[in-house]
Amino acid sequence: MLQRIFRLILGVVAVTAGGAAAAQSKPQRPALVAADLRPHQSLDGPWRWSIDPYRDGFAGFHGGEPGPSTRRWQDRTIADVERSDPRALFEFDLQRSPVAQLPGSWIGHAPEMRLYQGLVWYQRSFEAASPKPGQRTMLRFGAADYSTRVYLNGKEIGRHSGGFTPFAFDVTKALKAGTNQITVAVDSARTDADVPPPVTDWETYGGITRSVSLVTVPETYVDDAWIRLTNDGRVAATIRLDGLNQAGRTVRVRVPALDLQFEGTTDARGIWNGSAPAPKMLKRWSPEAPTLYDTLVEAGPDTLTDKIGFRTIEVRGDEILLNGHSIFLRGISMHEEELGKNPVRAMTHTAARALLTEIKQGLNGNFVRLAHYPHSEVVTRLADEMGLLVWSEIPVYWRVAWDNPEALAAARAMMTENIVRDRNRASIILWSVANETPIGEARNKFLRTLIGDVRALDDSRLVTAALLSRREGDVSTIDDPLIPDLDVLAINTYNGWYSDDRLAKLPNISWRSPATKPLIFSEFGAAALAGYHDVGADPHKFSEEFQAEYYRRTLEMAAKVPFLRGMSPWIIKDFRSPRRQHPVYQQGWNRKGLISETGAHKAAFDVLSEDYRRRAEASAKLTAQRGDKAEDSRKTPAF
Ligand code: GCB
Repeated sequence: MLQRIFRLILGVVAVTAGGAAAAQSKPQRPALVAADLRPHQSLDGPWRWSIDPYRDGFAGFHGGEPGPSTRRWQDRTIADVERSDPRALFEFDLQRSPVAQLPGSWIGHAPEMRLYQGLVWYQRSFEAASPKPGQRTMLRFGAADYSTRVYLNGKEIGRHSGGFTPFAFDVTKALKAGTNQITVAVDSARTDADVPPPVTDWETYGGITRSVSLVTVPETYVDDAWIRLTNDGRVAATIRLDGLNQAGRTVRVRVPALDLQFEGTTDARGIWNGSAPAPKMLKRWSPEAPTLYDTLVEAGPDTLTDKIGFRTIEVRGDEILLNGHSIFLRGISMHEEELGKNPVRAMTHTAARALLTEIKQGLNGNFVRLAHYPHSEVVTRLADEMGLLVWSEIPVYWRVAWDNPEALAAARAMMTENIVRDRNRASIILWSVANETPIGEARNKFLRTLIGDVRALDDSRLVTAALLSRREGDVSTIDDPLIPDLDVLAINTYNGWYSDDRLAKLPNISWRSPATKPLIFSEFGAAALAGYHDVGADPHKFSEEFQAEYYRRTLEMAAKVPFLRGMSPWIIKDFRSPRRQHPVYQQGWNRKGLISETGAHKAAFDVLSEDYRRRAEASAKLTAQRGDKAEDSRKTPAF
């Protein structure tokens, strides 16, 4: 298994060559797991930026190498060259271009950037100390959307494709003591070979959308560490070192608060796999008690620290068991888009907390579906801390080029990067491989490959996909050929919104599933413009009353599905979507939020909140009864 896991990491991760379409498989190194908690030098803040709609920076006008007048990454002070050489010609000068604060999509840089799609160049300088012997410096991007080339001091140091996962380059040799210049080309254009393909139902948010940092590590360091509680009650660790001394090195895992310590020796590939019985005093992570433990991985001069929660997640029949007990997922879906009139996908800690608090406290939720792509690590860490279970997914969305090996490589790369980044997050219980994809042989094969990858990379979580169902009259049937491959079935259903069903009839719809497996309604929803009311007997679509009634009736229907184990209706907040252009109700926003883009609660918010309050109370009662029983059994003398 282990060998497979690391072969997978070696085999499919795309740090790609070329533009948006390229998806060449190369090793993802470094992985730099938990980089956000390592000491680092932040490169966030002011960067210069300049558009390049015809990509002149990449090619001359006949398609060859770009000349000096358009090559954006040259390490020269353009103004100085112009001063000293009257015949010098430049058609750009990043050093005198406007300034933007990163991270954050370019759509907020200037009003005319609002709808820009294509290539944008970024540049800044920074000071670096001279590299110390025995140390390496990595340049890490939390994410850049969609394809990126990075240049340091006039030289290209690497490329990445895929807009939502981290990537890093070893820049030890390319760094200078003193002032360094970094230039980054980010292209938001996507082709059919990309994931997601060009058509989606959300804003693209091109640009450098997550933090950029320089991380210094010992020459041989802990590049990947995966630590979890196994179903048979052990704390297991899978560690990979990277560096000249990666083989035969002692690696120790310590959880000081639990007095837990175990160690072993890496093999030739730098890999060690070990485990120890979970201490009795371990408090399992749950939404009600999201206990996290400082966990240290020590290997020679390197210590990697992470905050890790320990819990189990399994399926038994049609139930989902968290720490051995059946749960109902009281959730909602969420895009990575902060509250406000003009979001730029700058998901700060404060922005993430505001949204997750609406879910946890406002809705009485215990679950969030992070749609439709890997969200910022800020969000998944906060979910760990606040106690929200998470569904994590990659944008294998709608019309993927199922027969195109490049699309498959892109999806596999993104899935791998997502899992490697986040498999220490206790909050994440579900990896989803696809959303609303049309059934067909090529698609089934594509998705089965992804499911195989997920299981090889992480056998401790559940695999799902948001599927579509078939409706005949009042009967909806789940009959996707992927059912046997999934642990948890998930259905997106929009009866009453995309159909003209009368809302009063929605509770009559019943659900059939051929498998004894848990079901989640991964989406249902109706749009409403906050503040638009229709108090008539038959309220119009887009009114708050329609949306509230839609929720009431859909929840009534949901309450009758015996194997339903959770839901994540669509969606917590109105979000930008270029597909939504009704001038009165939408104005470029998908209005299915339970709150508006600025945070106003719509009437349906309280409907869902009340349903979840009742469910939460019922489940708390069960837990209390369980507690009483455990208490009783402790009191009973054991004969
Ligand atoms: C869906 C999609 C989601 C859309 C939503 C809608 O089924 O998964 O991305 O935004 O419907 O509003 O239509």
